[in-house]
Amino acid sequence: MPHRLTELPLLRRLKPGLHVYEEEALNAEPALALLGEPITPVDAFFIRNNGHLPEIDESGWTLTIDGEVERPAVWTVEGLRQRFETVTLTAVLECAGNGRSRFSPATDGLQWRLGAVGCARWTGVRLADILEHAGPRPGAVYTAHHAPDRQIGKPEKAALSRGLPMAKAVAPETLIAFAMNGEPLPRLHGGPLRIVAPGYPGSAWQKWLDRITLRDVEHDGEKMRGTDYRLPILPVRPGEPLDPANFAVITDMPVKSLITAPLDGFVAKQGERLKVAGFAWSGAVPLESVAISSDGGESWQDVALQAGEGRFAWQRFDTEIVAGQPGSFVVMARARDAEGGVQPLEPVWNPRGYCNNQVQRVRGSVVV
Ligand SMILES: Nc1nc2c(c(=O)[nH]1)N[C@H]1C(S)=C(S)[C@@H](COP(=O)(O)O)O[C@H]1N2
Ligand SMILES: [Mo]
Repeated sequence: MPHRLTELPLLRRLKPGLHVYEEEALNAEPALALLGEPITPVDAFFIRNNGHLPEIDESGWTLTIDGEVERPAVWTVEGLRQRFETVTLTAVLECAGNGRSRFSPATDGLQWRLGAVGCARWTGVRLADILEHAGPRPGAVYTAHHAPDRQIGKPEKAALSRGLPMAKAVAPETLIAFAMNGEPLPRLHGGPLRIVAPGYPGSAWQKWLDRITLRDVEHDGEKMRGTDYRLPILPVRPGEPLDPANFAVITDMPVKSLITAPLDGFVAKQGERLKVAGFAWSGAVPLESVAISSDGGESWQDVALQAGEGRFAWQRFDTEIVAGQPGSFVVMARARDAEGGVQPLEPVWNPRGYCNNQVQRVRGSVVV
């Protein structure tokens, strides 16, 4: 039976709380009510696929390392585990298209709300160790990652083939993971092997990884070219003709926060203490602070941030505000990074609707 018929019931069973956008290329996101945990459970984690889910033979899986290396190699999953140190780290995985539905005018692409993000514990081996074993040649500047999934209706084309600049490929946080939240990496999340590139957009976290080819140029695989997963260097206005030379690959994700309580449509009694909780995170530049507003952004109060599980985990905030005058009521959170980067009140529009880190507005009402 083709995957597209079998995977949806599987997803419905494994992740009943997810809203499914597309079935052929399985894409689904959780309601924000499911994202209240510091470690996002697998059954609440969003799913993003650019093509069909591939047929996987976990037992015979191999990872080939070739290209600009002195010693090409073919590893089994067990071989990787035995040869290299195992590392566990906690990191946010966010789709670059998360929040795309908030852009105006609307852009092409899946109209994600705010739930295409989660934070998990990833266990695997360092990509740096595998590359060191292979011996990169001096000309190697970029990795190219390959997986067997194919585009819908174009079985000859890879669904996605992304890569990393060498500096990120050999960074200590970049892993080839085989476990998520202490369990073998689920097939829906790229099992048996996927890239974990903390701080980088989800598109860089190649699932079902079976080959890494070192290249002497920026990788130009599927979804690496044109405007795919790229942002304009100079601002582009809606409707303006696009020059691909004005676009650069998205690397580190911008600072961002997510309010998981209260939820849109909340009702509070005047004078009631209302819980405001959520998470904040950022890419290369560390997170510094989060401020809350309950007066439409006129005034902001810094909130305490709980320690996260390491540099690339999200950090929780959990505070209370007093519900004011009866009527409509908006709660906002705004995160700031250590270099002064701050979430904008309005998103910076771009043609493909990436990296929307605008301040979230949770709308409810106060009653007497
Ligand atoms: N092989 C493969 N890897 C992939 C993709 C894909 O379509 N094929 N999608 C990428 C994108 S765009 C995102 S956001 C993440 C999503 O990871 P998840 O489905 O585990 O949440 O996987 C990335 N890795
Ligand atoms: Mo993505």
